[in-house]
Amino acid sequence: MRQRVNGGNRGGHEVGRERERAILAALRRPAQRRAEVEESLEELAGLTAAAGATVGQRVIQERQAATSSLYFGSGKVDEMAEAVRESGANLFISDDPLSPIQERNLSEALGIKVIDRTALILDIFAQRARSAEGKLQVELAQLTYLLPRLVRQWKHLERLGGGIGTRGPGETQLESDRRVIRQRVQKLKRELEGVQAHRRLQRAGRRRSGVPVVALVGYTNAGKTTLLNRLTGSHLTAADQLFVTLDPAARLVERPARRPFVLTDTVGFIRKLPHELVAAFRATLEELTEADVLVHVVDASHPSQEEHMAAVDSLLRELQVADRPTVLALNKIDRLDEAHAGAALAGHRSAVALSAAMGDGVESLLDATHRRGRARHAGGRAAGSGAGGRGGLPYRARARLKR
Ligand SMILES: Nc1nc2c(ncn2[C@@H]2O[C@H](COP(=O)(O)OP(=O)(O)OP(=O)(O)O)[C@@H](O)[C@H]2O)c(=O)[nH]1
Ligand SMILES: [Mg+2]
Repeated sequence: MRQRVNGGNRGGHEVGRERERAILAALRRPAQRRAEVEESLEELAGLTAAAGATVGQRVIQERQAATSSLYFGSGKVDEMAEAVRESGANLFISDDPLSPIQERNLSEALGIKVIDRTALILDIFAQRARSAEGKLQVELAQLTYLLPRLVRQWKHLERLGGGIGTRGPGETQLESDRRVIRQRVQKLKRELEGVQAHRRLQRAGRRRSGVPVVALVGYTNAGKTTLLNRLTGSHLTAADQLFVTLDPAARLVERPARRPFVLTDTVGFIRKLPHELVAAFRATLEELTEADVLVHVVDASHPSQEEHMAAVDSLLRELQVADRPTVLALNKIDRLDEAHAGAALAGHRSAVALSAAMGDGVESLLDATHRRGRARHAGGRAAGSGAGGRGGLPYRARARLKR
C-alpha cells in the first residue's frame, strides 16, 4: 500500500497516485456469530482506509474450517476471482492470518496482490511511525513477518518449471537475503535494547521524583489522546482513525487541590494484534509496567464495546499488567441517551462514565483514579511488605519499590 491520494493523512508521501482498491474477506466458522464476523470486517475496512486504500466488496464465507492451500474454499475463491475481474480490485485482504503458502496460492488464483490483517496493520504502523524508536520497532516487526515469506518466491519459481535459472544462484540469493535480514534483525534488537535501557533510566528518574504515574490504555480510537489533551491542555493528535498514536507521550497533570501525577498515552490495542508487533513494541509497552494505575478507556458508544474490552484485557494479561489497579473509563457517553448510558454503567459497576470530548465526568474519573492509587498503596501494606506509610508517596506500593 504505497499509493496515496492527495497526500492522505500524516503519512503524506507519494502524492497523487491512484488508490488501491481492496476486496475484503473473512471466514465464519460455526461457533462464530455473524455479527461478530461482520464487525471484524468493518474494522478491517477501517484499517484499509487508514492505510490509504479504498474498500470494495466484502465477502464472508461460512465454512467448518480453513483449507490449508487457499484458506477459503476453492469454489469461493473462483467466485472471488470473478468479483475481482468485475470490480477491478487490485488488492485482496484476509481478515485472518494467512500462511505464506495460502497467500501465494490465493494471489495466483485471484491474479492480484494478497495480504492479511497483520500485513495491513504493519503497513499502517510503517506509514505512521515518526520517532526513531517507533521506526526501529516497526522495521523489526516487518522483517520478522517477512522472513518466513521469503520462501515463497523461491517455491514460486520452482513451480514455474524449476530447472535452469531456479537452481544455484537463486538459492544462494535467497540464502543471502535471509542472512542479511537476520543480521538486520539482530542489529535492530541491539538498538532497541539501547532504547529500552534509556527508557528504564527515565522511569527510574520518575520513580525517584515520587510522582505517581497513571497510564491510559485501551482499544484504538477509544479516546485516550482526547482524554490526555483534556486533562493536560496538550494538543496531541487525536482523530477518528485507527492507530493515530504510535509513540508514547507523558504529561504532568496538575489540577487545583489534587496531587500532581504523570499521565501517559501509548499505542492503542486491537483484536488480532499481530504478535510480531506486540513483541517488537515491547520497549513502548514496557511503560505500562511502570504505572501505578491504569485507566482503561473504552468507547462506550461502539457496538463492539465488549469485544474491544476483552481484546484489551487479554493484551494486558500478555504484558503481565493485568493485576494493576485499573479504572474503567466508559468514554463518549455524550453519544448515548440516558437509558443507554445507564445500561452501560450498570454492566460495569465500578466504571466511570465520561466524555473526554465534552469534559463531563472527568472529575469523577480523577477521583476514581486517586482512590485506586490509594488502594494499591494500602494493598501493598496489607500484603505485609512492610513498606507502609511512606509519607508523600501515596500511590507507591512496596511491590514496585522492590523491583
Ligand atoms: N463524541 C465523542 N467523541 C470522542 C470522545 N472522545 C474522543 N472522541 C473522538 O474519538 C476519536 C478518537 O479519539 P482519539 O483520542 O484519537 O482516540 P485514541 O484512543 O487516542 O486512538 P488511537 O491513538 O488511534 O489509539 C476522535 O475523533 C475523537 O474526537 C468523546 O467523549 N465523545
Ligand atoms: Mg491516540
